Amino acid sequence: MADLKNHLDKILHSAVEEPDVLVGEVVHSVNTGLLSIACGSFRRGKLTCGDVDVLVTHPDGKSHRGIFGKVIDGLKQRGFLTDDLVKQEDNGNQKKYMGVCCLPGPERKHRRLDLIVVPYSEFACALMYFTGSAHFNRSMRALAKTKGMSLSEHSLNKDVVRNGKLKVSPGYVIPTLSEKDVFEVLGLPYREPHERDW
Ligand code: DCP
Ligand code: MG
Ligand code: MN
Repeated sequence: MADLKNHLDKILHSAVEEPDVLVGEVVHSVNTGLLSIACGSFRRGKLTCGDVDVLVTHPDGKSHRGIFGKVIDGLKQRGFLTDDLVKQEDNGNQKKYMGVCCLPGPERKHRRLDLIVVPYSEFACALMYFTGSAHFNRSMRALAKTKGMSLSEHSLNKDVVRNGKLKVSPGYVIPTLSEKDVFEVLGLPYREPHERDW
């Protein structure tokens, strides 16, 4: 998977906007209330991006259900998706699609597309995870551990019980409405996405 991305040219930051808009159009044709947010290196403001990462959720907490297949079908009807790589429908409450896309028209390059659909209760942690960087995520998880907490793409938990590397109890989910909440609970000053490149 990583190989395929590495074999495709890097995408200019501005060139992520078009596929992002198209995904947003299809997402909103399924339900106008859905949020569609470009994450990954694009959200971190990198000049070039390896792929297009889009997170989809619904603020009402329930209307994200049942839309995964519809969004993918919609993208296929537009001729945008050229290859499916992984359709992971069972990662807790989150669904992930990994594929290859190509905008219509001549001289268009194929790009890797990652799309996740998450429940709004997991929005802050999923947004933070999917924004990265991967190294930043590892640092944040390690810090959470030192505070008896755990951080994942699903949630920030407290009172986690560990025995060495083994997690004995998952603890309790701390509700986080925004990325700022996650930083605050971890006792860190907020970092904008472009400050998370480590
Ligand atoms: N991610 C992670 N750990 C991984 C892979 C991904 O935490 N092993 C998270 C952080 C990434 C985000 O998912 O920022 C998106 O993954 P990408 O592989 O698309 O990475 P980026 O968008 O950051 O970089 P690139 O420009 O190479 O796509
Ligand atoms: Mg990416
Ligand atoms: Mn990606």
